[in-house]
Amino acid sequence: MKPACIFDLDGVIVDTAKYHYLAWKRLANSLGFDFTEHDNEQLKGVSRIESLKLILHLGGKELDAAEFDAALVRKNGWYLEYIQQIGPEEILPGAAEFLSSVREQGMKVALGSASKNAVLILERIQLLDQFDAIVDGNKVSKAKPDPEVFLKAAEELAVPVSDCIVFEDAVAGVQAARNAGMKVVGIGSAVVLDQAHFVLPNFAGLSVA
Ligand code: B16
Ligand code: MG
Repeated sequence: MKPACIFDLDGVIVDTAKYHYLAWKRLANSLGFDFTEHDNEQLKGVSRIESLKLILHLGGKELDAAEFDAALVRKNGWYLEYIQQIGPEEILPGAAEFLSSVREQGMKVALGSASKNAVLILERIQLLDQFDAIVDGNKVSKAKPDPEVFLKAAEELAVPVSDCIVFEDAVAGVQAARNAGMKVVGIGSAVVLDQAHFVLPNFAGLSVA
Protein backbone atom coordinates (compact mmCIF):
# COMPACT_ATOMS: atom_id res chain seq x y z
CA MET A 1 0.00 0.00 0.00
CA LYS A 2 1.20 3.52 -0.79
CA PRO A 3 1.90 5.70 2.23
CA ALA A 4 -0.70 8.34 3.12
CA CYS A 5 0.06 11.92 4.16
CA ILE A 6 -1.64 13.59 7.11
CA PHE A 7 -1.22 17.36 7.28
CA ASP A 8 -1.67 19.63 10.27
CA LEU A 9 -3.31 22.92 9.23
CA ASP A 10 -2.19 25.99 11.22
CA GLY A 11 1.53 26.51 10.66
CA VAL A 12 1.87 23.78 8.04
CA ILE A 13 -0.56 24.65 5.26
CA VAL A 14 -1.61 28.14 6.23
CA ASP A 15 -0.17 30.99 8.25
CA THR A 16 -2.98 31.46 10.79
CA ALA A 17 -0.79 31.32 13.93
CA LYS A 18 -0.39 35.10 13.83
CA TYR A 19 -4.19 35.58 13.99
CA HIS A 20 -4.52 33.14 16.91
CA TYR A 21 -1.80 35.20 18.63
CA LEU A 22 -3.56 38.53 18.05
CA ALA A 23 -6.85 37.18 19.38
CA TRP A 24 -5.25 35.59 22.49
CA LYS A 25 -3.28 38.79 23.16
CA ARG A 26 -6.47 40.84 22.93
CA LEU A 27 -8.14 38.49 25.39
CA ALA A 28 -5.19 38.56 27.82
CA ASN A 29 -5.11 42.37 27.67
CA SER A 30 -8.85 42.52 28.34
CA LEU A 31 -8.23 40.38 31.45
CA GLY A 32 -5.49 42.76 32.62
CA PHE A 33 -2.22 41.08 31.67
CA ASP A 34 0.08 40.86 28.66
CA PHE A 35 0.78 37.93 26.36
CA THR A 36 3.91 37.88 24.23
CA GLU A 37 4.84 36.19 20.97
CA HIS A 38 7.27 34.10 22.98
CA ASP A 39 4.38 32.88 25.21
CA ASN A 40 2.42 32.10 22.05
CA GLU A 41 4.97 29.46 20.97
CA GLN A 42 3.62 27.19 23.72
CA LEU A 43 0.11 27.32 22.22
CA LYS A 44 0.93 26.01 18.77
CA GLY A 45 -1.09 22.87 18.04
CA VAL A 46 -2.77 23.12 21.44
CA SER A 47 -6.59 23.05 21.55
CA ARG A 48 -8.64 26.17 22.31
CA ILE A 49 -9.56 25.06 25.84
CA GLU A 50 -6.03 23.98 26.75
CA SER A 51 -4.67 27.24 25.29
CA LEU A 52 -6.92 29.32 27.55
CA LYS A 53 -5.90 27.28 30.61
CA LEU A 54 -2.25 27.94 29.76
CA ILE A 55 -2.80 31.67 29.20
CA LEU A 56 -4.64 32.06 32.51
CA HIS A 57 -1.79 30.24 34.22
CA LEU A 58 0.76 32.58 32.59
CA GLY A 59 -1.28 35.63 33.67
CA GLY A 60 -1.91 34.27 37.17
CA LYS A 61 -5.65 34.72 36.63
CA GLU A 62 -8.57 32.47 37.57
CA LEU A 63 -12.01 32.43 35.90
CA ASP A 64 -15.13 30.59 36.98
CA ALA A 65 -16.74 28.15 34.52
CA ALA A 66 -19.12 30.72 32.99
CA GLU A 67 -16.36 33.33 32.57
CA PHE A 68 -14.07 30.69 31.08
CA ASP A 69 -16.65 29.72 28.44
CA ALA A 70 -17.39 33.38 27.67
CA ALA A 71 -13.65 34.03 27.21
CA LEU A 72 -13.42 31.15 24.69
CA VAL A 73 -16.33 32.61 22.73
CA ARG A 74 -14.79 36.10 22.75
CA LYS A 75 -11.41 34.86 21.58
CA ASN A 76 -12.93 32.83 18.76
CA GLY A 77 -15.09 35.79 17.68
CA TRP A 78 -11.98 37.97 17.33
CA TYR A 79 -10.09 35.18 15.57
CA LEU A 80 -12.95 34.76 13.06
CA GLU A 81 -12.92 38.53 12.52
CA TYR A 82 -9.16 38.40 11.74
CA ILE A 83 -9.43 35.47 9.32
CA GLN A 84 -12.45 36.97 7.54
CA GLN A 85 -10.26 38.23 4.73
CA ILE A 86 -7.79 35.36 4.31
CA GLY A 87 -7.37 33.71 0.93
CA PRO A 88 -4.97 31.48 -1.02
CA GLU A 89 -2.19 34.08 -0.57
CA GLU A 90 -1.87 32.91 3.07
CA ILE A 91 -0.93 29.36 2.01
CA LEU A 92 2.61 28.67 3.24
CA PRO A 93 5.43 28.36 0.64
CA GLY A 94 5.20 25.22 -1.49
CA ALA A 95 2.33 23.67 0.51
CA ALA A 96 -0.29 23.74 -2.28
CA GLU A 97 2.20 22.39 -4.85
CA PHE A 98 3.33 19.59 -2.52
CA LEU A 99 -0.29 18.63 -1.77
CA SER A 100 -1.11 18.31 -5.44
CA SER A 101 2.08 16.34 -6.16
CA VAL A 102 1.15 13.89 -3.37
CA ARG A 103 -2.30 13.44 -4.93
CA GLU A 104 -0.83 13.00 -8.41
CA GLN A 105 1.22 10.08 -7.06
CA GLY A 106 -2.04 8.44 -5.96
CA MET A 107 -1.32 8.85 -2.26
CA LYS A 108 -4.22 9.58 0.06
CA VAL A 109 -4.33 12.86 1.96
CA ALA A 110 -5.95 13.74 5.30
CA LEU A 111 -6.09 16.77 7.53
CA GLY A 112 -5.26 16.26 11.22
CA SER A 113 -5.87 19.57 12.97
CA ALA A 114 -6.85 20.68 16.47
CA SER A 115 -8.80 23.60 14.99
CA LYS A 116 -12.59 23.77 15.08
CA ASN A 117 -12.35 26.34 12.27
CA ALA A 118 -10.45 24.03 9.90
CA VAL A 119 -13.15 23.56 7.24
CA LEU A 120 -13.86 27.30 7.10
CA ILE A 121 -10.14 28.01 6.61
CA LEU A 122 -9.74 25.32 3.92
CA GLU A 123 -12.70 26.82 2.08
CA ARG A 124 -11.20 30.31 2.24
CA ILE A 125 -7.81 29.16 0.94
CA GLN A 126 -9.54 26.99 -1.69
CA LEU A 127 -7.94 23.69 -0.67
CA LEU A 128 -10.98 21.87 0.77
CA ASP A 129 -11.24 19.55 -2.25
CA GLN A 130 -7.63 18.37 -1.82
CA PHE A 131 -8.40 16.16 1.21
CA ASP A 132 -9.79 12.61 1.25
CA ALA A 133 -10.52 12.91 4.98
CA ILE A 134 -10.75 15.79 7.41
CA VAL A 135 -10.27 15.24 11.12
CA ASP A 136 -10.43 18.48 13.06
CA GLY A 137 -11.17 19.81 16.54
CA ASN A 138 -14.87 19.03 16.10
CA LYS A 139 -14.18 15.32 15.73
CA VAL A 140 -11.76 14.67 18.58
CA SER A 141 -12.05 14.85 22.34
CA LYS A 142 -8.37 14.60 23.28
CA ALA A 143 -5.87 17.33 22.47
CA LYS A 144 -2.42 16.75 20.92
CA PRO A 145 -0.03 15.23 22.13
CA ASP A 146 -2.74 12.59 22.42
CA PRO A 147 -2.64 10.62 19.13
CA GLU A 148 -6.46 10.57 18.66
CA VAL A 149 -6.56 13.09 15.79
CA PHE A 150 -4.00 11.19 13.69
CA LEU A 151 -5.38 7.73 14.53
CA LYS A 152 -8.84 8.90 13.38
CA ALA A 153 -7.35 10.27 10.17
CA ALA A 154 -5.69 6.91 9.41
CA GLU A 155 -8.96 5.14 10.16
CA GLU A 156 -10.94 7.45 7.86
CA LEU A 157 -8.40 6.91 5.08
CA ALA A 158 -8.40 3.15 5.76
CA VAL A 159 -4.58 3.19 5.76
CA PRO A 160 -2.51 1.34 8.42
CA VAL A 161 -0.85 3.58 10.99
CA SER A 162 2.60 2.32 9.90
CA ASP A 163 1.94 3.70 6.38
CA CYS A 164 1.09 7.25 7.51
CA ILE A 165 3.43 10.24 7.37
CA VAL A 166 2.43 13.29 9.42
CA PHE A 167 3.52 16.88 8.66
CA GLU A 168 3.51 19.05 11.80
CA ASP A 169 4.82 22.43 12.99
CA ALA A 170 4.14 22.04 16.73
CA VAL A 171 6.00 20.11 19.41
CA ALA A 172 2.67 18.74 20.75
CA GLY A 173 1.75 17.65 17.20
CA VAL A 174 5.08 15.89 16.60
CA GLN A 175 4.58 14.04 19.89
CA ALA A 176 0.99 13.13 18.90
CA ALA A 177 2.23 11.63 15.61
CA ARG A 178 4.93 9.65 17.40
CA ASN A 179 2.40 8.51 20.00
CA ALA A 180 0.27 7.26 17.08
CA GLY A 181 3.24 5.21 15.82
CA MET A 182 3.57 7.27 12.63
CA LYS A 183 6.53 8.83 10.85
CA VAL A 184 6.63 12.60 11.27
CA VAL A 185 8.16 15.39 9.23
CA GLY A 186 8.56 18.58 11.25
CA ILE A 187 7.90 21.85 9.43
CA GLY A 188 9.94 24.60 11.08
CA SER A 189 13.01 24.61 13.29
CA ALA A 190 15.07 21.42 13.74
CA VAL A 191 16.05 22.63 17.21
CA VAL A 192 12.43 23.03 18.34
CA LEU A 193 11.09 19.93 16.53
CA ASP A 194 13.91 17.60 17.59
CA GLN A 195 11.52 14.66 18.14
CA ALA A 196 10.54 14.56 14.45
CA HIS A 197 12.08 11.93 12.15
CA PHE A 198 12.98 14.64 9.67
CA VAL A 199 12.65 18.45 9.66
CA LEU A 200 12.18 20.93 6.80
CA PRO A 201 11.82 24.71 7.04
CA ASN A 202 8.80 24.57 4.67
CA PHE A 203 7.58 22.72 1.55
CA ALA A 204 9.31 24.98 -0.98
CA GLY A 205 10.82 22.86 -3.76
CA LEU A 206 9.87 19.58 -2.06
CA SER A 207 8.83 16.66 -4.27
CA VAL A 208 7.32 13.33 -3.26
CA ALA A 209 10.55 11.59 -4.27
P1 B16 B 1 -9.43 26.79 17.00
P2 B16 B 1 -3.45 22.97 14.17
C1 B16 B 1 -4.39 24.47 16.16
O1 B16 B 1 -4.41 24.09 14.81
C2 B16 B 1 -3.58 25.75 16.36
O2 B16 B 1 -2.20 25.50 16.12
C3 B16 B 1 -3.74 26.25 17.78
O3 B16 B 1 -3.04 27.46 17.95
C4 B16 B 1 -5.24 26.47 18.06
O4 B16 B 1 -5.44 26.87 19.39
C5 B16 B 1 -5.98 25.15 17.80
O5 B16 B 1 -5.75 24.73 16.47
C6 B16 B 1 -7.47 25.31 18.01
O6 B16 B 1 -7.96 26.17 17.00
O7 B16 B 1 -9.50 27.79 18.10
O8 B16 B 1 -9.54 27.37 15.61
O9 B16 B 1 -10.39 25.64 17.22
O10 B16 B 1 -2.07 23.52 14.25
O11 B16 B 1 -3.68 21.69 14.97
O12 B16 B 1 -3.97 22.88 12.76
MG1 MG C 1 -0.02 23.52 13.64
